[in-house]
Amino acid sequence: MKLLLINPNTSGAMTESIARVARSVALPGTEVLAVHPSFGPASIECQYDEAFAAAGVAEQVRRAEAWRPDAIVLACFGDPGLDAAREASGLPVIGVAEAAFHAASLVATSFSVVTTLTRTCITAERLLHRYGFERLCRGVHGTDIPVLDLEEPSEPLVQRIEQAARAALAKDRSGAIVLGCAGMATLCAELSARLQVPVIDGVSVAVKLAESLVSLGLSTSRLGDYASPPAKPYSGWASDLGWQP
Ligand code: 2AL
Repeated sequence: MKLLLINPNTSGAMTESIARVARSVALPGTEVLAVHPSFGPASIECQYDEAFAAAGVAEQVRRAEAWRPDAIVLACFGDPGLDAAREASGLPVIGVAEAAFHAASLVATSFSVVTTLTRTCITAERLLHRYGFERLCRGVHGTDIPVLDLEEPSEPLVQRIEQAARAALAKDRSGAIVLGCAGMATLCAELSARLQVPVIDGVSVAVKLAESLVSLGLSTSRLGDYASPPAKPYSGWASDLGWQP
């Protein structure tokens, strides 16, 4: 199958490292095309960033149509543009936050999220409510690590995440850690070894869920609000991105 992996931020280095993780868990027959928007923020750390990132996701969904993907993974923990990507593509589209919450709920009775800037905790909490996981997540914890510091993680940075995770497990009395940034995907194996609890990287889970849905023949419903967008002209820099059947 062909899997389109969209990193909604514009960091080429992060796109590459996320793609390496995705390819390391993908089945031998899964081809991963990793892309990022042609415009927008280098990292997504606030709602202003997210507004541009969602448009960038829509852009990349349209640009990749010719490649004919079977499924799409959105590799940013805010899941920006998730609904738009489902509408526009009709394919299985998996956001890494939604994927990680599902996986965590299967391996522990409750979990904690460890993320980047403290301000993004509120975004993660909103997503937990939106997806219905607020009862299972016992805490969202910021580390105040800027997303771009994860491009080349140093040992002190890994230790900061490890310490935040240990504190979260103790304070929340939870059984698993969800990594609250796609840029943390490369650290999952190391943190799993150090923490000795399930550590969930949403990128890996999203790849496996996308493969599962494709193999089961399950795709986005076209009934209701995931129906194709109505065709209409778009203007300005988005003039070639309006949905045409
Ligand atoms: C993210 C992420 O996954 N990628 C990005 O640029 N920002 N999420 C986060 N909580 O910082």
